[in-house]
Amino acid sequence: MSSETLAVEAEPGAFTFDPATTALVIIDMQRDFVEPGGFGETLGNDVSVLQAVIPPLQQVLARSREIGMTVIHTREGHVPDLSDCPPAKLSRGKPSMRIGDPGPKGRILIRGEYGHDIVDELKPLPEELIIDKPGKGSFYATGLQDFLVSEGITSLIVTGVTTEVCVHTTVREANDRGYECLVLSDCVGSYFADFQQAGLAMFSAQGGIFGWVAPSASLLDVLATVQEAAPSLPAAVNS
Ligand code: TIU
Repeated sequence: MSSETLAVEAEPGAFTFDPATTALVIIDMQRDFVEPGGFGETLGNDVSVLQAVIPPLQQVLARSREIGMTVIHTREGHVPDLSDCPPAKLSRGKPSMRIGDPGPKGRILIRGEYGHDIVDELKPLPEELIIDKPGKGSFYATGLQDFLVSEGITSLIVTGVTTEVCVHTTVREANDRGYECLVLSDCVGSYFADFQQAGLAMFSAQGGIFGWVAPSASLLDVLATVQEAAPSLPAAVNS
């Protein structure tokens, strides 16, 4: 894709980026967090409130794919023998089911289970990177940093759930590593309305202490001006 600098109206000021060196990061849009019968619900949350994130995120994902921007999906979860799950995470609180217990969508927060996978509306394409992470941040114990360096990515457009947990942890990790992050306010969600509001405010406070915040419409306005990527030729034509 060709190189160009774009500016999105955002808080605390314009977010400038080049789509060629930017990745859309979709954090943990897994059934375990956004559908009943998964990890989010075992913690006592009303998971239906996160459904509102899906339609605007679908639009951003579709446009990002059209222009050929890098797309990265993440999933929080653990290997079946739980060897990558700290005992403190396993034993904390009083959930209705613990990580690894059998739930209606498979074992709670376990890789390979139906509930651990990404919702159908945002299903990754085969060529898109999926980062499986044991923690809340997308950099801890993953290959994300190496991938971003190898692809020359310097800016991240961050979406997904939940705002104050995995989105915040990831943006803070990214910010400390020098990435410029734009968080899309309607494409991130929290189980708690007050955490959503405070979480968003915290990104852009103090002159953008962690990054920038804008509604997806502001990003889509700008991406509308970008030329669509040429579709790749079918294998039979290439050979
Ligand atoms: N519980 C909660 O709000 N979130 C998480 O446990 N993980 C993510 O945010 N993905």
